[in-house]
Amino acid sequence: MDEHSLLASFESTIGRHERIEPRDWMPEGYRKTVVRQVAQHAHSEIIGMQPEGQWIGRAPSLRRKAILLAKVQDEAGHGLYLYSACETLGVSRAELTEMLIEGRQKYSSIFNYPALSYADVGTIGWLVDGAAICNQVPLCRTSYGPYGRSMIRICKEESFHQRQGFELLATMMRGTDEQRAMVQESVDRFWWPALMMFGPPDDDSPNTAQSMAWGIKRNTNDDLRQRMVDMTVPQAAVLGVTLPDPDLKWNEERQSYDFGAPDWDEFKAVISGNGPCNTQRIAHRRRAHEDGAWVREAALAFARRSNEESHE
Ligand code: FAQ
Repeated sequence: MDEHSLLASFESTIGRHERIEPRDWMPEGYRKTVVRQVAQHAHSEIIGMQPEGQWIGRAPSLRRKAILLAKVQDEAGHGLYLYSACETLGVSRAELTEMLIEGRQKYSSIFNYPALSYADVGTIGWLVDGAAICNQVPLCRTSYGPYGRSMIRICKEESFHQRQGFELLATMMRGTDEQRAMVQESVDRFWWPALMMFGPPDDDSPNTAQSMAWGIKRNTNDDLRQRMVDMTVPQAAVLGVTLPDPDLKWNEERQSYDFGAPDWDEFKAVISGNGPCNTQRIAHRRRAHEDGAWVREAALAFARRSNEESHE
């Protein structure tokens, strides 16, 4: 088939809301956009292990430690499914890791904020995994097959993560005044960065229109941010915490909450490398990668030897 017919067939697959699979022809721009988004998503899962991971050794009970360990391990798993989805488009995990540690690919802004108190473990589960679910449930229907299929499993685990965060915060809210103050202080710090996870406002989002036309994204950034606010306000009321937004109020006409604007200058600073923890997150990832070099070398040597033995 010539390029014109290949493009027509690709567009008709997208038009029927069917999947594009690795063996299918696709425009180079589509391939690059999927690689960019999926790699950024994979890096977010891997870097996202750091803020909560710091609390594993300081969890207040064996039960809390086991839960946190399992959650952080799930995030590693999500990163690996997503790197595998990316590899189907011809980029290796090694190349993607290099791009991350050299700052050539992004990861979610949220993981450049520190986890300062144990309540942050609960808030990350409730608000960060909550935002991840709002964003990722529609991505189960994304047009690229391997990405959509990995999203289905990831979303099941994220919804468990969100509930564990809510349960942790609810337990603290039933505790002492000091614990309630810790939860409120944590929610105050995480609310706006959680809303920034959805990306810039639609009129300042260069990729949304094309990504939606290709079915890579199913909703705009502002649409998903609104869903997050509408989902979270009633949950905050159940917990008994206040969301730090004086403009937050129910709009009867829209049947949705009105809310204030995040600080977009702060968002731009964070995604261009100047957030509170950017340097430390990448330095930690780079160190872990270098420290793991001997494992990769040993695995390769073992694979080579097994291969030679099977040919003897
Ligand atoms: N952070 O034109 P748009 C998780 C960049 S997983 C950093 O709107 P797009 C699980 C964007 O890349 C969280 N950069 O871009 C977990 C672009 O720059 P570029 C990760 C951001 O792609 C929980 C530029 O700004 N989830 O949390 C951000 O159409 C707890 C212009 O933006 C995903 O990755 C941001 N927040 O829409 C793990 C979901 N927003 O690349 C551990 C999949 C925008 O041109 C613990 N991704 N940028 O240089 C998406 O849905 C989309 O990529 C968006 C951005 C919505 C994030």
